[in-house]
Amino acid sequence: MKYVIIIPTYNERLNIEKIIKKIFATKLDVDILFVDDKSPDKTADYIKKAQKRNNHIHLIEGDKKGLGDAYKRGFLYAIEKMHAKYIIQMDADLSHDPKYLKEFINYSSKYDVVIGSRYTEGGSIPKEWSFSRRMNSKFGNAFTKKILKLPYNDCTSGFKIIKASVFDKEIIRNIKSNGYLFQVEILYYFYKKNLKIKEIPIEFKDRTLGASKLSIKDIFEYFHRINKLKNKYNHIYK
Ligand SMILES: Nc1nc2c(ncn2[C@@H]2O[C@H](COP(=O)(O)OP(=O)(O)OP(=O)(O)O)[C@@H](O)[C@H]2O)c(=O)[nH]1
Ligand SMILES: [Mg+2]
Repeated sequence: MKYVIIIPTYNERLNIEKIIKKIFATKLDVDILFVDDKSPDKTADYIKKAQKRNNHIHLIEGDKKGLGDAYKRGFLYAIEKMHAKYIIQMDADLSHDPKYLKEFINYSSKYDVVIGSRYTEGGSIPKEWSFSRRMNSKFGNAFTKKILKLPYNDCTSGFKIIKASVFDKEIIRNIKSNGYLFQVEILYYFYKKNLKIKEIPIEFKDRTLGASKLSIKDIFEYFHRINKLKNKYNHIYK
């Protein structure tokens, strides 16, 4: 399978039908791999129902250990079992509009990683976001950029396409970050590997259905581990 879209889900039953419909409305030849962690709202049942109609929909299930852990399992499954050539990371809540997939795919022939960026000119965050949510996201990005000396505007974006061959499976298994630091950690790893990375502007929409899983724990993890990242990858690469 060439393009595998990994969508982690936890209590997203209200969004499943909609996201599937929007992705396949693009007419792109893609597969979706949902990674559901035994959502109490039975998200998996909705995915299984959709699987009966469409064999480009896949599902793996596990125990809830956070977003990072779900992505790690998804990456390994997409690479080892689905033989993905490109992996796309996307949220289930429609914040990441599938209309950008075509552009991602087009750019992926020239770049190893393409980031859907809210903070590149032309990109945006939702007008509905509260002051604290804006600050959390903007400050988090500016701080990440400075601490890790990253030349990107959106370091916490969870909307990307990645060439599967750039992944080292051992590195994936060793990722410890779980919240939005997970996005920072993989981006830092790509940067250290000297990969060709492109940011394209996206309009990030606010979730309209279901509840946010963003937690205070993720913010603690971020401040606790960001410096550890620096040492971890500085030691491995150059
Ligand atoms: N499998 C799995 N998926 C998760 C877990 N935590 C979050 N997700 C999914 O990861 C995606 C991103 O989580 P969100 O809650 O939307 O986080 P966010 O986009 O930072 O927050 P909002 O903007 O408020 O939606 C969604 O599709 C979630 O369902 C988890 O522990 N396991
Ligand atoms: Mg979201």
